[in-house]
Amino acid sequence: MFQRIDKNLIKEENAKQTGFLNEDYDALANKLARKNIDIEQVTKKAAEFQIAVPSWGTGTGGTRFARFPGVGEPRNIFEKLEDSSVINDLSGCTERVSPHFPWDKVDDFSELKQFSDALDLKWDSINSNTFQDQSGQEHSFKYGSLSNTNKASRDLAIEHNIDCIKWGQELGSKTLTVWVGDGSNHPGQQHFQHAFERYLESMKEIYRALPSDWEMHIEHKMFEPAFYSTIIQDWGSNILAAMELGPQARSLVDLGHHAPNVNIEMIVSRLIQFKKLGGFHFNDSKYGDDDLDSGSLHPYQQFLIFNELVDAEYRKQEGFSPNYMLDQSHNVTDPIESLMNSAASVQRSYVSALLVDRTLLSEYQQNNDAIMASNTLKNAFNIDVSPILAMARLRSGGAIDPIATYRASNHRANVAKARPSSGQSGSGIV
Ligand SMILES: [Mn+2]
Repeated sequence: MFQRIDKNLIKEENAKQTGFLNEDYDALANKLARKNIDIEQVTKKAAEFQIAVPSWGTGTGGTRFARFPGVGEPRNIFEKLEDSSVINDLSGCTERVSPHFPWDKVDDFSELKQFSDALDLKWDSINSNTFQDQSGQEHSFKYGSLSNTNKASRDLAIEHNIDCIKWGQELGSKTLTVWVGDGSNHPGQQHFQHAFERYLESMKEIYRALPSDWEMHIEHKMFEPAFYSTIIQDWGSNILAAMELGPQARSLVDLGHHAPNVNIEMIVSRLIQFKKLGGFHFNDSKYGDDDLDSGSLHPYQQFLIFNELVDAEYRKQEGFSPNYMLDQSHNVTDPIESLMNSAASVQRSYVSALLVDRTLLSEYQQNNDAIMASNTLKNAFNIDVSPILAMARLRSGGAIDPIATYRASNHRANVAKARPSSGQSGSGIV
């Protein structure tokens, strides 16, 4: 039987560290006060920060080669929600879960909604899956879904996306995220323009089924599973599609879905400017779509992305309300630990970006003082905001040290008996 993390355990674990945290927090408060920053304002914003957890991220991922299942892995959406509640109860910033259909499909969505309500969880963007065939599927997605040359396959993919909207409405979601595996593996295999036309035609049908208060987020990815061309390969194709579809369609940026060394923060700025930034899938990468833990390799890049986001917030940019979500594959860690670490890493980038002196930065930019403009960003990045993050967690009922408290809870061992390995998992790389 699943037990939520015991609030008394969190209190006991926190009590061991509250004294040190207060000392560090006061020291940081003094340091920030010298820069005319009120730490309480920053901590308040840190506590308001939310990032969604993907349902599929709670299971061990795997690679193209193999998957090594973990002990006590969640086997269905209910168990994924149980693990998501552990993450949220300890980290205090992940109250939303993003499901993937049909992986997370249930017969009774009202039962699923009741289950998530009881765990104090809400639903984030609905992800549709047309990159694989379901058993008994009449028309295959082998050669694409929304852009397939076969109309029957396209219609099936459209229907699935419209179903996803309906299921999402039952859960209280307001966003549909569409990523397709469509593309080609051989030069000449596909007529680029005709394939994109078919995709847009299909997307228009889905767009027409979108409730007026919903958004549709389009996710681009330059390769995999198609290795020569993909239908929405980059932010260019993405924003073109979003503009063609209408104001409720926006672009979603998955950090691992670009060519190496691409300036992602600049793409983010462009999307903000044209009111087309829908949201993010946060992760880190060294080579490609590695789906490594957020901030594990390029924390400065993540900070620079948040510098753009906080700048838009600061300027009160019209139509700016992106969804933040993690999208990672955990192969060698306990997914709960990785997701807590990653949520805190993204939250850290947000808080660090709040510390940028924007008046000063603007002056340096105006005067072309490159070194001081750069140092203004670096100065904010170099401040260790850990006490702010820990204080935000403490005040929201979470753990000062989420991983230590998680290990003390023995959650994984507790659920292992109830969750014998099925050898399967609704997790993977998206
Ligand atoms: Mn993604």
